[in-house]
Order: sequence, then structure tokens, then C-alpha cells
Amino acid sequence: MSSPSQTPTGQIDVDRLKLDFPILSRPTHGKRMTYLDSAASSQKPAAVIDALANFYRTTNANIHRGVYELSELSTAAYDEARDKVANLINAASPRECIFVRNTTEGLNLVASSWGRANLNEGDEVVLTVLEHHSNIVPWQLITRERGANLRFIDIDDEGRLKIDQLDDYLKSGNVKLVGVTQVSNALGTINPIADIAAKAHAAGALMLVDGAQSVPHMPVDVQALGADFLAFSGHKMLGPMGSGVLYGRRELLDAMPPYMAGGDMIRTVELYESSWADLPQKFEAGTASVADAVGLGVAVDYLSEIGMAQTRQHEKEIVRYALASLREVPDVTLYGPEGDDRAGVVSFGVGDVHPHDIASILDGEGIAVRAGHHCAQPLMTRLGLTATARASFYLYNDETDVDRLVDGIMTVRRVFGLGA
Ligand code: 7TS
Repeated sequence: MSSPSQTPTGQIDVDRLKLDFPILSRPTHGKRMTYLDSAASSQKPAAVIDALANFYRTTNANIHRGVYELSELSTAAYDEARDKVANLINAASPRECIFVRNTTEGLNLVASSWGRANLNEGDEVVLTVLEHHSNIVPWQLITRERGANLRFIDIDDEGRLKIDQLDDYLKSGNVKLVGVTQVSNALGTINPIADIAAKAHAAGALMLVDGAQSVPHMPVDVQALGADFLAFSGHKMLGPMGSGVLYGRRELLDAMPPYMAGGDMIRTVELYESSWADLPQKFEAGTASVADAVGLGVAVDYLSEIGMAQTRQHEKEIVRYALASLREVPDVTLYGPEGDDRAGVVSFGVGDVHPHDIASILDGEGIAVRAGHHCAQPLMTRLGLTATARASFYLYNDETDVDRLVDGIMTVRRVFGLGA
């Protein structure tokens, strides 16, 4: 079925789709805005913004508590949102999808709850140098506490993982978990998760996937990937800030101790003992961000109508165009792999201009990009850099946005007196 934002050939009609995003018509510094920072947070379509207001206007009440109509409606809306995210990632059951605030909280939940219960002296957790800080620091804390060790898979010069290193690490027999981002937020590398998961499982280790940069941009099927855990953020996929999901295989989540304790996650409480509610409530202590979850459900509807495969195809074409265009600009250095294992993220430098200066000048031209270490300091160190400028694309970006970026970079070159 084609959506109103698709051309008859099934491509995304970006001119039409942009109209769904009110903020994209807001000028910045008096100029038309070109938003190229969706890897940090995406913009939201009117359908999501309206869903939030609508929830508070018509449905707001705490869930699982009241027998009155509003509470039942609110609970049903929350459950429906869970069904939608479970469907999006092909979870075997919605109970395997825990609502959290963001990817960071999902990853911390796994490290704290699973890690504390399962890691022991001499055990190993394998990560990669591509990881965002939120898939490194929680593992530093828990491995230190448990006397376990961290290992890191390195990258080659283009930013692809050296998978052979994983084979070497797995030979020890001590690896309990392999944690890998499906897409690097700094280089755009798409990692071969299914292959990595197969290797991890053959060695008796679990597979944790950071889906922050993949779930918003491509079809992700947890069962086909062999993911035991997968965390992602609603705010990077057209949904509200404060919404996110941790997927975990049911038998793993069932066996894990609670992460946070309090209301809504218990079955019974006595003064000195308590027992836990079934999934997913066991991991959802306290009043949930119900409206945000509902908004995420609407974002999932929006993305599903366009199609995740179409979204991926669209970004593949833009990134190809962006790399080809930027390669023509003198003084530009591009980072990351060239090929189809590349998501809609382009990290770059211009001569030896500091990335923050690049971003400031682009901002003056109405172009929003991120500059810095992208919360991937170990990766920057590995690349011998302190920072890059980064443009990241989504379904509301098109070739015009890339052309504006190229014009903006020409301005950067002029301001810094780089050659003609
Ligand atoms: N993992 C990856 C791969 C990410 O890109 C990010 C956020 C996170 C985890 C954390 O997500 P959060 O929603 O919990 O904050 N990445 C970025 C970025 O690239 N620029 O700003 C945030």
C-alpha cells in the first residue's frame, strides 16, 4: 500500500512529507532551515505532536490502577503502543518490550540487572571501539564491580569492524556477552549483527544490540538478527523525547532481577519481602511516561506507513549523493566506509578548521549539523581525532539539503581563506 508521502513508484515524496513536520518550515537565523542532525534527535510529524496533546485532552489518567473509564482507556492506549513497537521489531511477544526513557536507560538496565546477576570473576564482555558512551560506561561500571573484563573489537581504516578479533576473544570460553551497535552514530558503519550474533551464540555468549541508530532507519527484526537484547530511543524515530524501548528475550528477562523497585513492578509486598509482577511490569517501576509511549506508537504507525525498507532505500540514495558531492569539495575529509554498509551519517572535516567552527558557520547559513566527539571518545582516539563535523539524514531530507550543505562548506572554506 502506498502512503500519501510516496510517489507512484514507491519513493518517498520528500516535498510532501516535509509538510508533515511543522518545525521544518521554521526559519533559523532568518534563513530556511536545513536540519541535518537527526542522529542526535529527529523532528516530529504533526501526527505525533497531536497525539501527545490529544492524550492529555482525552485520555490522561494513571494506568493499571483505576477501574474507571479514563484509566482503562489510558492503559489500553499504553498497551497498544507496546504492541506496535513489538510488531515493528518482530518481537515474539509485546511482553518482551520494556518501555524505558531512551537507549541509555535500556543499556543500563541490561548491564545492571543482567550483569550483576550473571557476570563473575574472569568473565568477559566484548564491545567495539565504535560504541557510543552509553554502551561502554555501564559495562565499565559493572565489570569492575563483578571482577569481569572488557574486550574491544577494533576497526579497519574505513571504520569496519575487524571481526577476526571477535573469533579470537570467543576462543577463551569466558565471553558472556557481546554488545555491538548496529549502526555507528559517528561513522555510519552498519555492522553485520546477524553474523556476530551467530558467532556469539556458538560460543555460549549473549548478543546485545544498540539499535539507537538502526531501528529508526531500516527494517530491524530481532529474531532474524539473533538479538537477545536490543535498545532504542523513540526521540530518534519521530517519537517523543522520554520514550524508548528495551527488547529482551522473555526467558532472559524473566530470570533477571528488577532494575528499579517501587510501585507497579510488584506482585506482593510485605515488610521484609516482595515478589515481582510479570513482564513487562517487572521492569517498569513507577508511573510510566504513558503519553510519550502513545506518541511513539503513532511515530511507529507513521514510519510503517512509509515503510522501513523505503526509508532505508531513501537514505542510501541520499548518503551516496552526499558522499559523491562532498568528495568534489576541496579540503574536505570524509570518514567512514564507502559502500552499502553505510547508514545516513556523514562525518567530515574541512582542512584543519575546528569542527565547532565548521558547525557555527553552517549554523549561520541555516544548516544544523553536530560537531564534537559524538559521545564516542574512544572511537575519536582510535581515529586520531578529537572531533568531527557530522551531517545525519532522515526521511525528510533530500538532495537539496545536501546541496545546501555543500554551499555552506564552500562558505567555511572562504571564511578560513582555504584555496580557491
Ligand atoms: N547509542 C547510539 C548508537 C547513539 O547514537 C546514541 C545517541 C545513544 C546510544 C544514546 O541515545 P539516548 O537517546 O539514550 O541519548 N546518539 C547521539 C548522537 O549521535 N548525537 O546525540 C546523541
